[in-house]
Amino acid sequence: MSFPAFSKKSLSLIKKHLTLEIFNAIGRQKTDSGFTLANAICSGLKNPDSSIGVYAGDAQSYQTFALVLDPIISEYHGFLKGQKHLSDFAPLDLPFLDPEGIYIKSTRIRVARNLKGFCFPGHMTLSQRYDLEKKIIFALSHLNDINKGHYISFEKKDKNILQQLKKENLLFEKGDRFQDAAGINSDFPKCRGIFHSFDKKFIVWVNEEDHLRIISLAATSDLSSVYNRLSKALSWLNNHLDFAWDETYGHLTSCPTNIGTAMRAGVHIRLEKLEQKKELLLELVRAYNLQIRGTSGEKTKVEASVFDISNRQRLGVTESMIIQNLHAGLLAIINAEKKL
Ligand code: CIR
Repeated sequence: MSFPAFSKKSLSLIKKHLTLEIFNAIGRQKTDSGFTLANAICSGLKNPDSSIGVYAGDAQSYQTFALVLDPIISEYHGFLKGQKHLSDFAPLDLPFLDPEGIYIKSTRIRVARNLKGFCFPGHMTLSQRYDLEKKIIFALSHLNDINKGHYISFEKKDKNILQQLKKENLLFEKGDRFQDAAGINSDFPKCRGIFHSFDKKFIVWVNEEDHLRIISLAATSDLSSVYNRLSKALSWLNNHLDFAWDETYGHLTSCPTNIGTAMRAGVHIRLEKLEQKKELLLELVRAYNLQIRGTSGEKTKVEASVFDISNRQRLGVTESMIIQNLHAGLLAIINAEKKL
């Protein structure tokens, strides 16, 4: 591969950090599973509007392509090389943010996980996908208490069930063009599926952008209850599945924006007044290092003044710090909305 020609319009972090010198050092490297730099940057090359533009194909990618990934990780997460990533999923007991439910419609917290020893979804063969799905279904079938539920395979799909899950915003679909270019949609819908607890407040997506997306959600502003449920389920899953983990990078994920805690904790919040004062909203969001997405997720529009506000940083912070910071930020945002 010769030095990649990124679009002139591209503002991606991969374009910014892949210098000729770094390219010369790692352009011909491969991980043991055969994942190359060309594979890693394919999405950023094909999609000039990528913000990051690079995906890992396996855990080893973070070592093999460290020369370009480290500065990207550092810019995105504010991480310093040599720093250790620490985890703290201890239960929390924070006050409700919005007991009357005037602003906050729902809370959703997810973590991404990949299994040790398997390539990541952008770089898997079909038979690896089958093995992985089998392993995950087996582990999920042993979940206990309130997290007991069932697995719905997309292949053996019952249209009515899937339609219902879609209506409830619980489903994932074939990935977007960014994921597509990274190989994440290969073989879709084979080996994809969703597990949900009987009360549908604990969900696991299987073989989406990462092997597992483990989600706790509820129509509440009580961040602690949603977080504590996830924490419990995870400590159970940790005993049954071996996740890819690195002392520096924490949990290893397809997209470098997700490493570390691999956690996105957020709410759907109606902000009619702040919607008219975008600068003030953005100032608050920046001050607490949060992120705004559209109502239906990344790169979608805000509908009926409902914003999706979540943490931005995932590495170099603990899970409990993320929730406490989100709580403080949302409190400030709600107070500002009340004042207007
Ligand atoms: C981009 O570079 O814009 C896309 N690959 C998405 C980056 C954000 N990461 C993600 O959704 N996992």
